[in-house]
Amino acid sequence: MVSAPRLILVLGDQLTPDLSALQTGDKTRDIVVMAEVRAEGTYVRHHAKKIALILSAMRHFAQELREDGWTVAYTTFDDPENAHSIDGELLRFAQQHGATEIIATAPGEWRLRKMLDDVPLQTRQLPDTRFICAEAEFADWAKDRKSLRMEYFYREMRRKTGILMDGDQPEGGKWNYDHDNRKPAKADLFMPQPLHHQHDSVVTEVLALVEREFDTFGALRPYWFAATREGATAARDWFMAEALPRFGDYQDAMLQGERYLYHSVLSPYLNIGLLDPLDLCQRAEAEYRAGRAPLNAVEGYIRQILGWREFVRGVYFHEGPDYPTRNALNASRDLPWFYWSGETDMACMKSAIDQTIEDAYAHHIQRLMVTGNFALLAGLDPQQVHEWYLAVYADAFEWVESPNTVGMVLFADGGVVGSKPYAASGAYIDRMSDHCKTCAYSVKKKSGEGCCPFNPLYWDFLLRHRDRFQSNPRMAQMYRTWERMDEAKRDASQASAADILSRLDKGERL
Ligand code: FAD
Ligand code: DLZ
Ligand code: SF4
Repeated sequence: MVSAPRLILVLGDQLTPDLSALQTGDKTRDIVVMAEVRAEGTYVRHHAKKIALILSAMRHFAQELREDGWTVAYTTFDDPENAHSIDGELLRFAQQHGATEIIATAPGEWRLRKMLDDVPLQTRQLPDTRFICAEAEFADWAKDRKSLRMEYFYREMRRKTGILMDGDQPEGGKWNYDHDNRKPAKADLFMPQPLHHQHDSVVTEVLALVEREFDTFGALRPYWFAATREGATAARDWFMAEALPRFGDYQDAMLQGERYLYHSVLSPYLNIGLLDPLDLCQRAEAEYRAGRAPLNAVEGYIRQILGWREFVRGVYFHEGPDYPTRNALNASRDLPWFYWSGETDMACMKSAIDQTIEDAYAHHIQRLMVTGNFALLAGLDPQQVHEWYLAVYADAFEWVESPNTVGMVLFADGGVVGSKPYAASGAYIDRMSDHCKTCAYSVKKKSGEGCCPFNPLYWDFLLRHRDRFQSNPRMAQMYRTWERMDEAKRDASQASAADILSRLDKGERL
């Protein structure tokens, strides 16, 4: 007797040939389900480039699977039968093929895990094995700890994988070379541009579809993301050869007009499954071992993937479905409209947001210390900030975005991801960038007309949360600085903060 086919679900960020669901399935019997659906395209106002990347990579992956012998039931966005949700499509195909069982790799978002649990079919959600640290392994590491710190987790991952290890010691004698990685960039450095990929017929068709069907955020064109594993691999090789050697030195720098510096711009491919995290770490290590990239660059790069990326994923699933909704600092101000439009006179914010609108990309320090820092200091509602970050970047999926936003940037998780908020005044941005030189505001001015908004907002943030942070040893010094400040200066700073916040509340331009 021929057994009924099972449906193997492959989501838009699960485009990996050795996905656990595919490994468990049987090519001769089962049907792979892939669906372009409105529900996934609109749960936030995704950047047009993000939608195009996912749909074009999905179409290519379906073809890869067919060539590998799979039967793929693929629903295009404009298919008249499309139920426009993942569960709707699973039910439709189940009925069409007489299937009663679904095999899935657990999605990277609580929302979809719950949806799969609720589908009225027998559904198995298998662990996603595309990460270096399994969810269960993270839970085991976390269970008896008072606090979870990335640095200790990262050391465990180094020991476990043997990456950048010299026996049981870290290569070069130190676990972390960040001390060497804080150089401000100079405009006359040669900075390579990330690999731009030509449009093939699939990309051309998807771009037209996105233009037709989605009224959403961000510029769709010019469009240069790869849509295939081959293209992503070429981008990986470009990074290892051209940018990795200087990745460390200028990792925290920002330069007007230099959008990528020496960053890899590989996260969009990595997060949808076109690249593998362990492979990236091993290749970076090989560059160091071959003498082509220095240790500070290679260790810094590897720490972002083996450390931060794995750590934030562990936190997201360990903390549970309520994690993205936390609001430990009770912040409630609406997200200003300029986050969507870039219409602000703050040069640093304008640069980061304009780039985000055009590229669906900004590097980590722009996200953390510019748009993120402003959101923290101004007390913006974490939910709205979270939805913004989830929408606007091509690499944004909740498992990685929310711990960065809710935890690292906004401290809305009360200190799970970080032991203190990264709050900073304009002086930090001035040190790490050239934005202040052309800004309408003066970074040297601490209060009054034309002062850099980050300056009074910084103090206002610290004062609003004095009870929580004053006793934090890493922040106590700042409170002492405030106390030593001349009273007239303190009053002027507070008056400026109140004025800026009230202008934000009235929706005025800042
Ligand atoms: P590189 O600078 O080249 O870094 C190498 C790789 O390390 C990245 O490709 C990425 O995979 C990983 N990485 C670096 N930092 C982090 C981090 N903090 N957390 C997890 N992985 C990291 N990253 C995402 O992949 N998706 C997101 O939705 C996302 N949202 C963020 C939101 C905020 C508020 C902040 C502060 C950071 C966010 N990050 C996110 C982390 C980081 O900014 C991006 O991974 C990085 O900018 C991607 O660009 P890149 O590939 O050029 O990175
Ligand atoms: C982000 C996204 C978009 C825009 N569209 C689709 C889609 O049409 N079909 C699909 O399977 N996945 C899509 N995705 C990715 C999912 O939203 C993603 O799998 C979940 O957010 C879990 O990480
Ligand atoms: Fe940003 Fe302030 Fe510098 Fe302007 S002066 S670029 S607002 S830090």
